Amino acid sequence: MFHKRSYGVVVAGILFVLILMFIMFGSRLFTDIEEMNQVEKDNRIVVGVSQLGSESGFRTANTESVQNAFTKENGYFLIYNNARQRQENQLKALRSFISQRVDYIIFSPVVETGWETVLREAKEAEIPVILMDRNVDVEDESLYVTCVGSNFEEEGEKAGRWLERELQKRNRDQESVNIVVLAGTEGSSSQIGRTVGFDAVAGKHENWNILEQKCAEFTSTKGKEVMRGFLRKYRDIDVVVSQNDDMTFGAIEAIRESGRTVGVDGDIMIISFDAVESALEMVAEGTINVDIECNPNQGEYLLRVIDMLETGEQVEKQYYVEEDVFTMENVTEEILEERSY
Ligand code: GZL
Repeated sequence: MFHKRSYGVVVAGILFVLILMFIMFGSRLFTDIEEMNQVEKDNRIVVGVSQLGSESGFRTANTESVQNAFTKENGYFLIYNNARQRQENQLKALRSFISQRVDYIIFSPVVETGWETVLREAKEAEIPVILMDRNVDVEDESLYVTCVGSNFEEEGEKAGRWLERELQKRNRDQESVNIVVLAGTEGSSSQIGRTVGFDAVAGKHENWNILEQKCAEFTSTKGKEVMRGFLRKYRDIDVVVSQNDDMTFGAIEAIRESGRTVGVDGDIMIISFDAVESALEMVAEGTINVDIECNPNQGEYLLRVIDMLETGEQVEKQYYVEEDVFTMENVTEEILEERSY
């Protein structure tokens, strides 16, 4: 049985906790509502962005370009989510954007498949979906408005064509060439496109032997691990095709630990993708033979697309960002100084 005095203490304690909770959450709740009211008042466009992760230098730059584009000054309210490379997290984020009734959804699909249902939900909610960087594989292409990204198949072909020219230069175009491939996230459009593109060129050369292609998830840790496995398994590797710079960094560490050398004057030629600044520095010094650029600066393109949609202009189904191919011959000090990623 409570004594009167202790009863009073308990009630005072509960009251104190309730006041504390209101101060902590009530004000936050109020702030959220206050902020959303301000967004309405400012007539800002609300954009929900589901980024697939933060696995690479490319991804960091891609995220920065989006965050620098959809600012309050540009008339936007950005709701950003990092899915940490997991499709289920992206699905949750997209459904959260739908329930918050954002004006636009932008997302970089971690893999190409598994999006029909959630994209149908967005369409039913009349929320336009814009793909960034990577693409989706859906029957009904009306489920998304457009894709702003890279032509991954062309990137793969560029790598293959570079190798053709390089082998001719070295008078090795008739010799047997052993190739291993570090692949990106299985089922992502960058992994699919780069593989299809490179294989299309490789298929023309009977003397090119692709010994093995293995997924290393676009990360340097996995790149090193998978490359170590290749080096244990294959005595003569002439070329490494690494589908992004982060895996390349790991692979080069593994090759050097094995006592072999890389690059222009090395035992093993290195073909990489992305062309982030730190990789271009390795191209300039001859460590990486060629780097096929994958341009992460898509924020401005995405801004332009939404401007067009807002004014009722027709948009294309696909926009490709501009990209180059870098070797020792064209990586200049100026390019390195100006590089934003
Ligand atoms: C390509 C992009 C790839 C990059 C990797 O557009 O999807 O994902 O090549 C990144 O660095 O992880």
